[in-house]
Amino acid sequence: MPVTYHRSGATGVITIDNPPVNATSQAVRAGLIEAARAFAADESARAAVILCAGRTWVAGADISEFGKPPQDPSLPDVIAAIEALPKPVVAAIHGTALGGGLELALGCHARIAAPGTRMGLPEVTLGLLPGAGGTQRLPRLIGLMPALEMITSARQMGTAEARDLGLIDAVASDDLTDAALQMAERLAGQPPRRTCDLPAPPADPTATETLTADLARKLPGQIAQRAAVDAATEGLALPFAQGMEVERAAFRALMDSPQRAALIHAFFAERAVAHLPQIKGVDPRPLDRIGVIGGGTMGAGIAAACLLAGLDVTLIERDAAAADTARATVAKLLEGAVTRGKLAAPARDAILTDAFRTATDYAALSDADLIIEAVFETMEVKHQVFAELDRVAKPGAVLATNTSYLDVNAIAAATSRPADVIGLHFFSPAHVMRLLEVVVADRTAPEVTATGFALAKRLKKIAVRAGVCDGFIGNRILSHYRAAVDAMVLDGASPYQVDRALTGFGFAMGPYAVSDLAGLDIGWMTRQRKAATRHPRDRVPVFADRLYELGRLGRKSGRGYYLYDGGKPQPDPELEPLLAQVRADLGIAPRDFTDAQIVERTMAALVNEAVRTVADGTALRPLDVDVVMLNGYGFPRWRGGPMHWADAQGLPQILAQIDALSAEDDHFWQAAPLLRDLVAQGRRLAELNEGPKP
Ligand code: 3H9
Repeated sequence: MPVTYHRSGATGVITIDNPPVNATSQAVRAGLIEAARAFAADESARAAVILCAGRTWVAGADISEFGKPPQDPSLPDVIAAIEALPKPVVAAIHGTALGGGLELALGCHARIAAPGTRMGLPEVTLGLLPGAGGTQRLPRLIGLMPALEMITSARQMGTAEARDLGLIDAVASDDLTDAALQMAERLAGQPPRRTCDLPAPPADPTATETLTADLARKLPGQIAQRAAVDAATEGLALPFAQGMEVERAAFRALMDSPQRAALIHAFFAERAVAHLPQIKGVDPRPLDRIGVIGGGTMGAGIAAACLLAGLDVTLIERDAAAADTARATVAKLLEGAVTRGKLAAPARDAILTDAFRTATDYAALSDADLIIEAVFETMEVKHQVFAELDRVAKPGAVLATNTSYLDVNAIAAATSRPADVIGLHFFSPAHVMRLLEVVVADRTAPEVTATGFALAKRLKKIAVRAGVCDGFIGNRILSHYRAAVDAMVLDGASPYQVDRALTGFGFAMGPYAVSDLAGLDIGWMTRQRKAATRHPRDRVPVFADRLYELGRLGRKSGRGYYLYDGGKPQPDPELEPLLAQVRADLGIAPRDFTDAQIVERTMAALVNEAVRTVADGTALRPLDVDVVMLNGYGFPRWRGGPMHWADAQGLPQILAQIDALSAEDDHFWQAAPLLRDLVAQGRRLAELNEGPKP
């Protein structure tokens, strides 16, 4: 029974117990209706408390039910039944009160929260709006604009702010259940204070228009935020019951939208990546003392990420001066966390004195549980580092490389303990980016893989398992679709048009703006590295080499594809003549591309290579690719990731595009055999997320 009713003195106690997060599944909704009836019929009970077992109050509606036929009773009906009770009901909140969970609390007649409780309406992150009264009750309780801000930002609020805004009535100073029972006793005999009876706040057209304009600018293409504002404002102009109907209709419309399907796919995919059969039931190794080798951008970022997660870090640099620089870089990153309110200044000081050390001798790593190297990207240097680690690391220490493309099997071969070696590919800035590719080499032990995933969890990052290959999942796919994009520029497209077309599709940044950010030297070095193995028919972006040779390295030199003079990046009038010269040198007659063609070719190349990574096991499932592209490469979340997008688009259409393009270049445009097989079998990529591969 996920919901029970019992009495404590003169107070009825309704307990929800539906692990892991007390989501309002059909059984919980039906149980709540039953419990509300039992309380109403219990003449000895003068008030009631609703509380939750386990680690949290209700974290929302049961997302796994979305997209399936709805089952009665609906959550709005359950909340209405509780709100209509003739005796007061107190919500005793702890953990996270999110979405339908917060809406349930809003339907209670009073709210008390344990310290540390977080409250929010995250529905827009799932492509929905609060559909159980959130758009109608929250503004009545805390005011129109605070409510709209909370709904459209999906921001979670702490108890102090919630108390100030009137979202909760009290914060429990001691035991939450005792405090809630006392509150119920105080309210017993009083008429219930129903949120639905509070007057609707007056409309504020100016503030609402400013908010919707901001949303359109910041979240182009996304529909849920705007729909939430509209539903709230339209509904509040009507009596409560009609306002609820407006909300319901808008909720149902969003439930049917592709954006909802995409965002919920992203939600579950981000959780499914950690479910690996290889490490099921395998205990990770200890993970308290971390060693980092190299204090450059990546090493310092990794050290900061570990320190912010409460781990002890020793960072090795080659000499005292480099160690001092690394220490200053890490201190600066922690200072940034203080500025952003993520870390208190005294905690920062304690970290720098007690938890963080720099050293120049590898011997300082002798008691480290896990050591991550972030040194120069050549096999020779990696071999030296791993041979040294093999000498100093304690038995059982995990030895990790942060390489972004090198062969982890070859790196492991430099040690006498290849089972302990793994790739941990962080993304820059490492203390901010949530993605971590856990690169599992041929001989990596399962508990070492489990430790990589445990580290990600500790750092609040999303770990995705990747196999060994040049670029692993993300950089391998990137380099392929990047080749398609560069080919279009060689053939006549402007880099600015490409960036515009792809940001129009929803990418966070266009590929040429990304090049400028990363530095054009990075791409140049990659091309140098791959030159020896390049196929004669591979097309080389000669224009990128020319820019590099001119010292135009991107943002860091003030000039790359764009001009940077402090303000917004500006197109450079000298770029087009340079491109024209390159095309003339190569004998290419430039032609025009439409934005739609740019998107079509980029996505066809991206999907094709992504399917190959799944086919050869570099990515375990299509969903692993989606999580990588969403969290490391700025792919629009509301499109669910490239594999989800491809299914929604239709695999036959993508295959037809690739086949048509092969008439132009049958070297680059070769459909992945798995893509062809899936189309022939009438199957979707999503089917490969579960069960055996075809
Ligand atoms: C809504 O409420 C609509 C209403 O307005 C209207 C309705 C009419 N449902 O994240 P974790 C699973 S929309 C089903 O790893 P954490 C999750 O898949 C909803 N399952 O834990 C995972 O399963 P598994 C609004 C859910 O401690 C397990 O629980 N609410 C749900 O890092 C643990 O999850 C939200 O959007 C759910 N609602 O974080 C809140 N939530 O172990 C969504 C979780 O098999 N949830 N699961 O992989 C969260 O943000 C986080 O889960 C939470 C805990 C912060 C609660």
